[in-house]
Amino acid sequence: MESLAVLLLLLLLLLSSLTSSSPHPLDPLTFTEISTVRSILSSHPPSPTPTPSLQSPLFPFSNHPKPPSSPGSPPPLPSLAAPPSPPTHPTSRTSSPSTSPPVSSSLTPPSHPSAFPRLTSSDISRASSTALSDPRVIRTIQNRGLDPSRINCLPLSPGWFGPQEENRRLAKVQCFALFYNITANFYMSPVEGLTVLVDLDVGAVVWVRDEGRGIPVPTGEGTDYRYTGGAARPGVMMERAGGGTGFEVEGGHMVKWGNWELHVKADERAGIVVSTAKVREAEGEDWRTVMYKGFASELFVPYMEGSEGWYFRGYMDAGEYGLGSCAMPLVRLNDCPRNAYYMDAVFSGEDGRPFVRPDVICLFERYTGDVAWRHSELFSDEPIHESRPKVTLVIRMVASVGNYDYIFDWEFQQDGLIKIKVSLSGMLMVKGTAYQNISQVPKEHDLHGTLVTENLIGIAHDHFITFYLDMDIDGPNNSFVKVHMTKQQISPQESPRKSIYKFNREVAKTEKDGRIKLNLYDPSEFHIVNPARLSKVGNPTGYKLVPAATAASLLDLTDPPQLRSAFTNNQIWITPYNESEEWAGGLFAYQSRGDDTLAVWSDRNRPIENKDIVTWYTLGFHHIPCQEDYPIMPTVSSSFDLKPVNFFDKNPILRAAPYFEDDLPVCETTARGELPKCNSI
Ligand SMILES: *[C@@H]1O[C@H](CO)[C@@H](O)[C@H](O)[C@H]1NC(C)=O
Ligand SMILES: *[C@@H]1O[C@H](CO)[C@@H](O)[C@H](O)[C@H]1NC(C)=O
Ligand SMILES: *[C@@H]1O[C@H](CO)[C@@H](O)[C@H](O)[C@H]1NC(C)=O
Ligand SMILES: *[C@@H]1O[C@H](CO)[C@@H](O)[C@H](O)[C@H]1NC(C)=O
Ligand SMILES: [Cu+2]
Repeated sequence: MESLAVLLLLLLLLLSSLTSSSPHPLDPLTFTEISTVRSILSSHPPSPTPTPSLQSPLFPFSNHPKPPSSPGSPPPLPSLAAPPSPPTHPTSRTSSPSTSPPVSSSLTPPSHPSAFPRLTSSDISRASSTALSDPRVIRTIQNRGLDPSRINCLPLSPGWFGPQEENRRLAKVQCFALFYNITANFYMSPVEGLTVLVDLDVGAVVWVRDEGRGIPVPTGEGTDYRYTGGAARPGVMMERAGGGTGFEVEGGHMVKWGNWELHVKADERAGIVVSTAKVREAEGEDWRTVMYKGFASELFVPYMEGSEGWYFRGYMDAGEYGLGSCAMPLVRLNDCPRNAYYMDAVFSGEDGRPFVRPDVICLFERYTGDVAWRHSELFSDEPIHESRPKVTLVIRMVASVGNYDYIFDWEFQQDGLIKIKVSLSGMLMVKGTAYQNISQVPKEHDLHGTLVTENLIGIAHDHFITFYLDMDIDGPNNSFVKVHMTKQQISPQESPRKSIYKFNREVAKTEKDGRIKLNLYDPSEFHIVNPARLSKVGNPTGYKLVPAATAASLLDLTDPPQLRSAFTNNQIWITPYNESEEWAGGLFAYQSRGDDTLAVWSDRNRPIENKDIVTWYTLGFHHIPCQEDYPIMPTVSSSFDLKPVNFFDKNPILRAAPYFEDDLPVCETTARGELPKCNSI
């Protein structure tokens, strides 16, 4: 039998009859059960001819039983190692008690295994010490001016590239210089080009390659990320945001929060308008411009039904109704959390008289339990568990455009990211019908929607929200760069790999180059950069537009609603700044014919390189209604991000402080096994 036989043994595990409460069949193995498994396996010699790998037995338990395939089928068996076949002896965790549980060895491994279980911690330390005791490795390290006793090596899984490395457990060891008096972050100091192939079972170096002579090993300066510890810890430079209303609002509209400063107002047509957004890396540094102005320019909602009462339904909610006009006072404690600040709007009525719409915008600091950055270091002298909470500032408005409610969130993160999110709730636009049951609908009758309850069809439709984003990255003159990824074939002479992807930067010259239809299999990143402002290492500073789940219009380009809303023909457009071109569907959208849309302006194909440019992004939703949308819809959301890309010279919140007990006034931190206790303040 082969050495891996032990790993494929199947254990028929029986519960102690002393157990008072019976565990759920999907519970993981308990401490006691694992000990039992271990002792049973240890008392059964795995193989008559032990191979070196079995001198230190491997116990990589698979402690996640598969769920039963059907409610009536027997519960799964806990099994060992990877990758065993399905159990051949179905049983249950609660079968008859026995003092000597049987061990099944009916499953035999293939005689030439083509794969192995995962690395163990002794594999990892052995690989490292094996590599570091090889004289060739020591010499190579010394040749770089490094002390071999201050090197950390990690075994990297070698993958599979053909028969030459088969039938042995191998690791490719990569080494890093340790500068513990400077940093715990050894990953930033690779001994580049040094690769050591180690046979994990024999504990021997197979070969050493060094292709990195002359490449300097960085000293680790400025790379430590710990709050305490380390002689040269970075210190805390950033003001701590969080814990309630950590922002100021000056003059009713200028918002200062953490490392952001921006102007917020309500607009009758656009809803929230965010202007002159500036960010800085740390206290004391200059404010840098990011966005001159951003808002929802139009919201197009075409319905997919051609009959007399429905064909014309293709609303342009911003231009035809007004997102701000439809924004009602937010419901305290429910639309926004306890710690929210509310802003009023002053609008003018149809007679021109001003009126106040109270509480239409709320601002709040969000501490959601997300992580801003973190690392736990396993391969260091002392354990490191370093984490920073994500704290953001949310600016929210809800437009109730007739039946629908659109929740607009502008969320600012301390790492420089802006997330723009739209959530939909409210009521479906439904169509009455005589049908009470799908079974009554003839095959040839298309409902153009879903029977959501008796006598009501939720008609299929879309929502497209087109955002105007006048980005000013470090000033007004910016360029749009498509960072286009394509598959690159590699010749067998170059590498055992056959393909990788490469990316190249295509600077958009004119408006036609700035039109983007998203495609997963022809991907690009979309950067807005300042070609005149280079980072420390020479990259142009920029922000990238990062689409998330979205939808594109399927309508015919000459369909009247699509003509009027031709700004949804692409997901991204770039135009040169023009103060008359703010409303994607035209200055006057009501009964418009589509002769003053973003698509028409873009057809002029004006130059857009190194100019004050406007980025337009359309966030789309296809909405095939479902029963749960009746009688009022649970929210559905999607978003996109504006994320710094080579804008900061390093992680801008490296120096943010972690949270401590008193920084979290709402909930007490919980002890092991306890449910959270939260105070209502
Ligand atoms: C850290 O240690 C190295 C090697 O001992 C030494 O060359 C370097 O000057 C030290 N740096 C600091 C900041 O102490
Ligand atoms: C709806 O039709 C299905 C058969 O397609 C039937 O089983 C069900 O009872 C019907 N429901 C009602 C309320 O009539
Ligand atoms: C932007 O570019 C224009 C030329 O296209 C130039 O006249 C202007 O001075 C530039 N502005 C800044 C702030 O660099
Ligand atoms: C600015 O926009 C308006 C409206 O589209 C247009 O008439 C005008 O020609 C544009 N100006 C420039 C310089 O493109
Ligand atoms: Cu909808």
